[in-house]
Amino acid sequence: MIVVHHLNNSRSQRILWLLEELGIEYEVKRYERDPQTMLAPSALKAVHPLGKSPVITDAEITVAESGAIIEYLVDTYGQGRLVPEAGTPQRLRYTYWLHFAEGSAMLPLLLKLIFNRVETSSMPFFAKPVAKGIARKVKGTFVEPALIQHFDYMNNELAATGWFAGEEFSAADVQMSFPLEAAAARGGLDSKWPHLTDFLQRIHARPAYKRALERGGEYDIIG
Ligand SMILES: N[C@@H](CCC(=O)N[C@@H](CS)C(=O)NCC(=O)O)C(=O)O
Repeated sequence: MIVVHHLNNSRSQRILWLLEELGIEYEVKRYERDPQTMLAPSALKAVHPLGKSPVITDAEITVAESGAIIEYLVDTYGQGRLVPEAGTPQRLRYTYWLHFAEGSAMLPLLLKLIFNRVETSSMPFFAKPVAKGIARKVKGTFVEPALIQHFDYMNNELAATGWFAGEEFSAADVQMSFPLEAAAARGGLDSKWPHLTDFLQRIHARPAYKRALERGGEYDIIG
């Protein structure tokens, strides 16, 4: 039995969704973030040394890192579903977007989250204007332009078919769901990028997506 070590409001929600799309049985083991620090509980370190989610166990196998988990599940249990045929242009796009989600799309979103926290976190009064000034400068000169550049790019890429890897819905769309949900919740993504907001509406309407939400519980990132 596959066990998904699932942290509330986290990337592991997309793993539950993939398993629902594939119709594979699985168990959810829940972990709760510390409400102050938002970090995962140390119990997750017993599953994988980094103590991050998602991580899955499948008998004696442990797999961490969303993209690797998605590849493992699709390769092991997919029977050719949700992945374009090897050697096709669609397969190359699939691989690209599977990596792009964590390798490129998440970076400016994470920086925005961090610098927003710098602006609002408590510190000695004399340090506050300096910290706020630095945070605003980094966001204005690097983070916000990078977000817009990435949104424009992803929006254009979706224009042709509405899915990241070609005509068909694939596991690359599952992987890309998290950065786009995070972007809509706190990155400024809105209807100026209609193919992206439409993508979110279409995935949220999928029955498997809704079933995964029922299994996973609280998922605030949906925004
Ligand atoms: N690139 C990794 C990122 C994993 C990650 O940072 N997960 C977050 C949840 S969205 C986490 O576990 N945060 C809690 C912590 O770092 O303690 C992946 O895609 O699996």
